[in-house]
Amino acid sequence: MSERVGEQILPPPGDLCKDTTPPVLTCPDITRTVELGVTGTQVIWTEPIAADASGVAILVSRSSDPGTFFFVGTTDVTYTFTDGSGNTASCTFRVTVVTEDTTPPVPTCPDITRTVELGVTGTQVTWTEPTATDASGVVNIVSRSINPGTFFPVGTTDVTYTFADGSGNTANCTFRVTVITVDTAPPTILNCPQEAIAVAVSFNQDQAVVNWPVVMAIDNSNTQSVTQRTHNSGDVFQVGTTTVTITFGDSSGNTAQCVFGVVVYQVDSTAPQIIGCPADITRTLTLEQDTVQVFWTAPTASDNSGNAPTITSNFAPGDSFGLGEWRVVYTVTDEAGNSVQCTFTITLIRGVDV
Ligand SMILES: [Ca+2]
Ligand SMILES: [Ca+2]
Ligand SMILES: [Ca+2]
Ligand SMILES: [Ca+2]
Repeated sequence: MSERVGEQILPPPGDLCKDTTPPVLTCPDITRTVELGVTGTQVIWTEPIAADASGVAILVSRSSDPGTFFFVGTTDVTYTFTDGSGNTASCTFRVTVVTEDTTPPVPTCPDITRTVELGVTGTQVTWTEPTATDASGVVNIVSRSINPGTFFPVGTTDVTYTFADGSGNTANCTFRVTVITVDTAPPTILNCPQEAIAVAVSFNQDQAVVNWPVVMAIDNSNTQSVTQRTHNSGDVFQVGTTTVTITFGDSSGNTAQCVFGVVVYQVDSTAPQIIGCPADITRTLTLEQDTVQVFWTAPTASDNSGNAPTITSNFAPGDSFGLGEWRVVYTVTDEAGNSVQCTFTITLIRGVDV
């Protein structure tokens, strides 16, 4: 037998060498792996080879071409060959696309910040456990370096979680737990005057220098200072009531105020004035008289306060006096208790009947 390209030579009828045996094919199965979540892949393969005793094996058809996209799962591919005598043979192999999860979970671990008052050493911190996503939909927390609810000192502490998917792929994530201090406590004032500071001046003064002890404060930050004061000790204050405000602040802007009053008040230290203090009086008793009424003009008085002072006396005009010397005392007292006296003498002598 001989064959020429492009020309088919049919054997003569009854040829004893007639080829009745189909080609022999080898079709190995193919398996490809794709990452979990991928729907399939292009699969390329070396085409099956057919052998035939005639030396002629021609590919007739294939159900899928190499390089075709295969979905995850199993797809049959069938090849058909023929020899030169019209004998055909088919073979089917399986293209299996399987998924494999080689991708670790993707965690999300947000940092946490907590604040505590200045001076506190730390705090218990709880949190919602971080999560992770994975194409498999299965993620477990394998370990955590620190449990929620643990006491964290002021500062920054790292917390590490380890996640695993169902295929044993793991991923770590670390977040920072930061505990910071804030000063929200205002300074404490130690010796703010509890009552108004009262200073007396005389009626002819309308102001006074007023002093008070240094007002001090403490603060948890140790940074307190006077940030504002309306007056200083040693200032001159006018008569009346003045409010003094001393403001202390710390470095965080917290403030505390010491507020007290300064009262400068006038007191009357000037005695009243007596007007018209009578001169000494001398009267004569007749031989028949034991006493005689004596009259004088009572003195009047005024006071710098503008209010009428109180006038008292041991004798009054019109009183009867006997022989001898009588000392009349007028005492004038103002509302502040300042007093002055006016005295004069009434002398009664015995007359001689002429
Ligand atoms: Ca054959
Ligand atoms: Ca995974
Ligand atoms: Ca403070
Ligand atoms: Ca007076």
